[in-house]
Amino acid sequence: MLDVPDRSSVLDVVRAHPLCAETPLTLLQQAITPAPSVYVRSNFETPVAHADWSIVVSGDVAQVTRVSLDALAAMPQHEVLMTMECAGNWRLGMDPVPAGEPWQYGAVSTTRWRGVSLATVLAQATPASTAVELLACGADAGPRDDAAGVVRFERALPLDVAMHPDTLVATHMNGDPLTADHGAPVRLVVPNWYGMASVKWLAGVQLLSAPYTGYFQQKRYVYEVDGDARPVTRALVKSMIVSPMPQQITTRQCTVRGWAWSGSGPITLVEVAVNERWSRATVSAPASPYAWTPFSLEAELPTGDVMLRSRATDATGAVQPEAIVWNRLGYGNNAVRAIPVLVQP
Ligand SMILES: Nc1nc2c(c(=O)[nH]1)N[C@H]1C(S)=C(S)[C@@H](COP(=O)(O)O)O[C@H]1N2
Ligand SMILES: [Mo]
Repeated sequence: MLDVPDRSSVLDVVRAHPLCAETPLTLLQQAITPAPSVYVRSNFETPVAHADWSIVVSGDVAQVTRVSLDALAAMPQHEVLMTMECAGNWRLGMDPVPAGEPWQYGAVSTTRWRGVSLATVLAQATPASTAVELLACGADAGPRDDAAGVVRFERALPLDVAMHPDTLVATHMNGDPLTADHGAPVRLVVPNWYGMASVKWLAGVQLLSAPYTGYFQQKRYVYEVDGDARPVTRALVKSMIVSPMPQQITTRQCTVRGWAWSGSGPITLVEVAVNERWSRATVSAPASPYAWTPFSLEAELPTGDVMLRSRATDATGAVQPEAIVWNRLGYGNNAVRAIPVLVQP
């Protein structure tokens, strides 16, 4: 096993091998998450990056093409600032708690990615007009959860999402080359979608003329209820109070602050409740169309134990549910969350 640095001072480690770790709440108070504290979710041990890494573009294309790191660096560079959330974030809120990483609330971060539009990379191989999906394959592999052999991490995207200019083949995060945990030397970055679409350690992309039905598309990252499963896609509308923090002792005059985001459109409304009383929060412009939206409310709190809650609405009219929507694998928990605080007289 590789000798890995101790990250416990900058991340809340959920599991050490393979690394799964949350961004600590104090660092989620910042608009852009500092690189060492960006949450990590890895299904398998980190593959070793090497200098002659390349991405193979294959499948429904005119010619199979190998794109080297040097070739990528010579292509037009593009930046995307975005919030990425793991679909399993706040799985621990579900009852009964589904199998899977026991995430609290910190499997979300906002970072600046740099790389090349995936569409530019795909153009090197001339995709056929019959292609309907793009399958992204990671270099990491490991045993399947059902013990039926070994599987590589891979995930498919509809072709229009793959071809969007802001879907990146990324080599840099927050200005520096990707670290091993975050997919060095190259990964996919898919704005608006839950994190599973942003395949790390990208080894190949395949254009497919029929929808993909592999393990990581049909058995994992699916909303499964009563045996019926549909793939997890865009991030559901959500909000998070980051100040005050849970259990914090606070004064009666209090600014409640947080973030709201949705993979389906801009945030149009955030409401904040002090106990049962809801008010409209002030919403400011996000730093980019894909980054979380800041909200705040100048609140006058009663003394004693107080519950704070926030509820976001996006441009499609989607609103966070009051009750948690349970599913077998514990994805997409975007329910309104209560933050208990103690208010001093
Ligand atoms: N190759 C590969 N890519 C992957 C994963 C993985 O296990 N292997 N995990 C996915 C999941 S579930 C998430 S939430 C994001 C997390 O990216 P991060 O670790 O850089 O925060 O990576 C995605 N890409
Ligand atoms: Mo995830």
